[in-house]
Amino acid sequence: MKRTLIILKPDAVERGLVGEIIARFERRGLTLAAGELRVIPAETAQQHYAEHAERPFFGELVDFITRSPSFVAVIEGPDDVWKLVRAMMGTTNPADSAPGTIRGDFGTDLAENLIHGSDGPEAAAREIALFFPGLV
Ligand code: D4T
Repeated sequence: MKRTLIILKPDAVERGLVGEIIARFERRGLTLAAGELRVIPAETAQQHYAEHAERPFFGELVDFITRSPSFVAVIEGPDDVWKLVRAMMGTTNPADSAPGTIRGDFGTDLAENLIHGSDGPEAAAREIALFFPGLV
């Protein structure tokens, strides 16, 4: 089995969508290997989004992701589970996301786009180590 990291961002938790979103992954046949509600520390958010450090929206991105608890989880499934999860999430901008995807069903806002999912196997390994260093 392979693993990938998801973050149900503060907007998803504040709106009470955690169960709804996790249920979609479970119905698909994926399983939770870890999951916790936590306020992401600013330093962790900066590390997680390091590739965006020079972008104009970086400050707002870090403020948003740290403003209240996120549900951070590791999802387990078949080869390329990260890709399957990304397909279920929809495109980055919910305004463009297809109906039936998480962003396409629950969002319209680019900044508050509900969910993060690792964008490849290397990112998954790095992000799981960052958020769940004890996970075996
Ligand atoms: P994450 O990383 O949150 O799963 O989103 P994506 O992988 O789908 O998209 P991303 O890395 O390009 O963007 C990260 C995060 O930044 C927000 N964002 C993005 C924003 O607020 N303004 C912008 O112009 C862009 C491009 C949304 C997601």
